[in-house]
Amino acid sequence: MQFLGNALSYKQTGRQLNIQVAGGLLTLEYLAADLCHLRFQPEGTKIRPSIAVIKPSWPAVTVTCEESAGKLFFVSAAMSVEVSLEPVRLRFLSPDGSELLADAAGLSYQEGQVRWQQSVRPCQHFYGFGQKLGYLDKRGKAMTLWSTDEPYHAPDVDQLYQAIPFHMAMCEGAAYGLFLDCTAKVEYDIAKAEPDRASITLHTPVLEAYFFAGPHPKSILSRYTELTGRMPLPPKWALGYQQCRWSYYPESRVREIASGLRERNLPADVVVLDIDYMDGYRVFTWDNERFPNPKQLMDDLKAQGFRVITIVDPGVKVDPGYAIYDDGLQKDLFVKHADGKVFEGTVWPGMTAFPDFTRQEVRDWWGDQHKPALLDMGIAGIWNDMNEPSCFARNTFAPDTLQGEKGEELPHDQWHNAYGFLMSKATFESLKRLKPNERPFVLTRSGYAGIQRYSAVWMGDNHSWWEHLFTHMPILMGMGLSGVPFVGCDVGGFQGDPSGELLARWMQVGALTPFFRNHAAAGTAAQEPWVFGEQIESICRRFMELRYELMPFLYNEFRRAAQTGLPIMRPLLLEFPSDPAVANLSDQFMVGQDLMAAPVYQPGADHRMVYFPAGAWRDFWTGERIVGPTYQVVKAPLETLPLYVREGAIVPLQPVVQHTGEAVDELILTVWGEAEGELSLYEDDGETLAFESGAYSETKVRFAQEGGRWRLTVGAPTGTFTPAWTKLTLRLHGITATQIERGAETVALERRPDGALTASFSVAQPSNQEFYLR
Ligand code: MIG
Repeated sequence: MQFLGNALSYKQTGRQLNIQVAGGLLTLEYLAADLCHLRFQPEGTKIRPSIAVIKPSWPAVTVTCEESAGKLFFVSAAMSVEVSLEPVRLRFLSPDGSELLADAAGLSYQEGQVRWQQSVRPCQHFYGFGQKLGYLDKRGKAMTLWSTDEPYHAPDVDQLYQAIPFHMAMCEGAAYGLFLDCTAKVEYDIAKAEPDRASITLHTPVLEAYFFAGPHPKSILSRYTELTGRMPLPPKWALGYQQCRWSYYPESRVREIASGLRERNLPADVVVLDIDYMDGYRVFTWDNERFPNPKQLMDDLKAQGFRVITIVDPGVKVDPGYAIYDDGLQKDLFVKHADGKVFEGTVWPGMTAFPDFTRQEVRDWWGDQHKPALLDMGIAGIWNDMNEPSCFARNTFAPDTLQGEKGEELPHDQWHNAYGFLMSKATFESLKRLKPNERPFVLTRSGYAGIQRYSAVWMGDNHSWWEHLFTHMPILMGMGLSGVPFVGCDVGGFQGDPSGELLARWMQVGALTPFFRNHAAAGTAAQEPWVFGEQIESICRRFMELRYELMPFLYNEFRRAAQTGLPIMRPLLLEFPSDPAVANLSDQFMVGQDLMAAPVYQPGADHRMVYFPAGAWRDFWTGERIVGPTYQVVKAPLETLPLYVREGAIVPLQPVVQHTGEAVDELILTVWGEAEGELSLYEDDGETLAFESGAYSETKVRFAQEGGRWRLTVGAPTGTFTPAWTKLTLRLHGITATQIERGAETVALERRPDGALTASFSVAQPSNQEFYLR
């Protein structure tokens, strides 16, 4: 490896600073006061356009650049970069002069590789890196980002399906972020080989890095997702419970599953079809014996309130006479070896060819195939699997394969981590194009930085192990800290057979994760909510119901995530960054900023320890008050999930429904404790894009003291969408009162079994409501 050596010259032009070294050009550019783009381009290398970065131009930033004592100080209002000139070394500082990130040995390079060696301080914790097993804090780990179809998620397994080269380093509440825009392999050693050093190696010739000055981890995530995009608001049905298995077939079995859910009053929105719906695993076909009339099936399921999602794998069966293969071959759309032969790998259909999704023409062609085969049949969403890309024998494409637009082809390894991202992009964009007024739903296994723009992500092939119920928490929180909010795991575990107890505990966690799907591998025992008898079924039902009761809250949180880029399921450190007790707390999580779950994830356990950060908390089930910071041992028999609400929160709920399409005329506002609080509640039609042109409503709710009495104000919903609720129920936890007054009307509060006080009112929409407690 060659180090940069001395600066030969430098030049500042506005927000940009160029530093010439013997072997190339180092460029620093402020995109915002707290965001600096760093590029090192060795001589003779080419810049590649980014697929992750979507914001092309940024508002002006005021920066200054001064030279003093052999150093340049390149300064914005939010940070400064100190560049030593002989040799070239970098330090990133916060405005008060404290160090955020400093070079250790600095930048070095050789053909096809760049390395950045950095110093690590004892206080720092490291978060993000996309989908990684283990606890939240990745300090002390060596990690490689190389998308891999790894079916055995043992604790020391490193490479999984997602590859997101973004992380944050946090020290006593102050964080910085670093995004390395590289779709080839990236290797991190985070203070493993040497306790005070990090070494990052990119297997690509040019370094494209983005430094985020923070210091709040929320501001870093918000900037990072401004750069790489945010999750579009999904259709509400995709937030419902999804029932899956490899595979439900023939169609009578699919009907039986759907009816099974309805007959048992187990709320659900989706039944999923895995690979066996296809004709010999040929993508965009149906097995005519198993599914003689897909359109009729979808219509019937729709009448029961179900949507259907089908799996779509990237591999196209090599099979002359099969239209998709013939067409792809004839139009030259498949990935080829350097010698021009189409690359073939073995997957489910046997020998398969793979579309080169780096090409726009290929993405459009692929997208178009969805219409006749799937969308016209009534399929509502697409599940993209095997897109690491995965081949059975060799695990991925042959090293001599090429990908890229015509004339710009690069070896596969330069594109490897982007295959799933680009497949999801093709799918998402085609759904948008083919169903212009519907919100697409895409689910993917593999992805790269920015995948949140196109797809929800599930964590792939876990096991029905208690250990994986635990792993569920930090892995999903880590995804959230990597900019991807719509995430979930196979509830109940994919491989192996869960016990009823494990399923019940897993459903409790799943009900609070953004993506909620029960899925199991072929050959494993059934794990639908009803197969373990009465007791387990009723626990599952209770938590599926909770999911739907929480729907107004969850949907509101999805809207916030779409607007801010912050995760829905989040580690406590995001809310309490300076509390050392939560720096690596991996077995509790928050949903938005107001709910905190502390699931039980061990067999036989009916208690667990819960950490309550500073502030007052309320038990969701009993209203009991807990004042943090404190540790408590809480009771949690199998039917209970320890769940808490931040005091002062106002959490919107709705009555239990069996699916999101059911009409709901009641809004339940739950108020937690005698503490001031507010809520902004977002609502829209849940399905179309009409909200983009203003068809949504926002209702501002406020709970505050007014002349010695508590008053709840529910503002008239604003916006052109009229909410469906005409009944408003107030549920007061931890509040002393006997009646509520609205204008001249006085209503006695009733006590519920959980201790909360409640009263209902009819409401004409839209109107302003004021309630006084007495
Ligand atoms: O080689 O489609 O992770 O969810 O059920 C296995 C069959 C292929 C892997 C996915 C899993 C799915 C399975 N697939």
